[in-house]
Amino acid sequence: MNAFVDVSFFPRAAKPLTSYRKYWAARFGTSRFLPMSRAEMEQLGWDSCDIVLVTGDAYVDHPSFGMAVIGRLLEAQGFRVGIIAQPDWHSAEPFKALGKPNLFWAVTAGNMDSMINRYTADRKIRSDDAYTPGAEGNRRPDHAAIVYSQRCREAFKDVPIVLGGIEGSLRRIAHYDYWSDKVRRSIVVDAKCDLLLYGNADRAIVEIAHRLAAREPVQKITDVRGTAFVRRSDDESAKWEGDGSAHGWFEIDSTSVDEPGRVEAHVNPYQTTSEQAAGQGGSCAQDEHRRKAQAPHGGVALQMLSIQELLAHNRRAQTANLA
Ligand code: B12
Repeated sequence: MNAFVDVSFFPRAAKPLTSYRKYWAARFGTSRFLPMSRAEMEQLGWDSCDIVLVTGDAYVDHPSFGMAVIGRLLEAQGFRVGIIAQPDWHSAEPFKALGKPNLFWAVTAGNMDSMINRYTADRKIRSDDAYTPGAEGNRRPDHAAIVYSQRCREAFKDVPIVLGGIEGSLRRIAHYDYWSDKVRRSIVVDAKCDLLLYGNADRAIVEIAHRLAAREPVQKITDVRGTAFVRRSDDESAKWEGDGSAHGWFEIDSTSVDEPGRVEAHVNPYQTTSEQAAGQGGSCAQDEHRRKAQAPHGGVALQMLSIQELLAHNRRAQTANLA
């Protein structure tokens, strides 16, 4: 059985992004735009890309475009990054446009989930796409992250696939899919990516790029915060040499975790401790004592009160003024 592992529980100190030794290709300098064709690569003097980004949006070199942020960040670490934007997904050919990536594929559906991008809440196809030149529709597939990952695998079988962006992030565990009205399994299983980086993946992707560049096998990279990957429970590499038990990971039985239980009443955020105690039929002795000891004269006492008590005091004062 496949076990889904979330390593985000592991405590790890964040390594400063500027502390890595730059990859040797830093000598090529900063490109005006990340190349999108062989001709553009040649202009930069590159024979290959270290990382090829595949995205469902047009390439806009602006910080509100996740793929541009990630691409420029990796470039600043010294890697040669190319972009394949909105490829024709019907065959693997367009995915070979920049050649075989030396280190890995970096795949994203784009700035939005491809299903949100393509359909309205009424499940009708959208007439336009804000992230495509001329706002033209139909330039990306449904479930783009899965389709692109499959095509990357077909194009160059042995290159690791690192998936990221909002579609991958929000679909990293079993989730309800509005369009098919079904609970879908993790996208990691369907995309068959080697690693999924969720959320703002900046730190994770920099660490992973340097580790892959140092020839660490992607299967061994199982300790980076904010990543998800699939391991088989009978995977030998996941076991201790000594007793054969699971090596540093465990399976969470979600049948009880997800069981619907008693719904707790919503807590009034403005409730004071005294009001809370009164609601339970008691009084807050500590509060009363503190108030008497520290503030025999009303007004001065406010400095010692908690913010909830201060708000409650103001409410009472306003009510008194209105009356
Ligand atoms: C700003 C914004 C807008 C602006 C966009 C302005 C602009 N021109 O860019 C406006 C107000 C126009 C807008 C509109 C809409 N938005 Co909006 N928007 C946002 C917001 C707040 C920030 C997006 C952003 O710029 N992020 C900065 C970039 C750099 O971050 P990022 O894309 O997430 O990228 C990071 C990671 O994802 C990751 N990453 C990205 N790519 C890759 C690739 C790889 C390989 C890896 C490893 C990692 C990786 O690393 C990146 C850097 O940290 C997000 C919420 C949020 N806080 O993220 C919602 C959000 C993206 N919007 C959303 C929605 C639904 C919409 C609308 C459809 C709303 C509507 N009903 O009309 C429209 C669609 C617009 C359109 N026509 O396409 C949803 C998308 C939900 C989803 N599952 O896809 C979000 C997530 C809000 C939400 N929680 O519901 N939006």
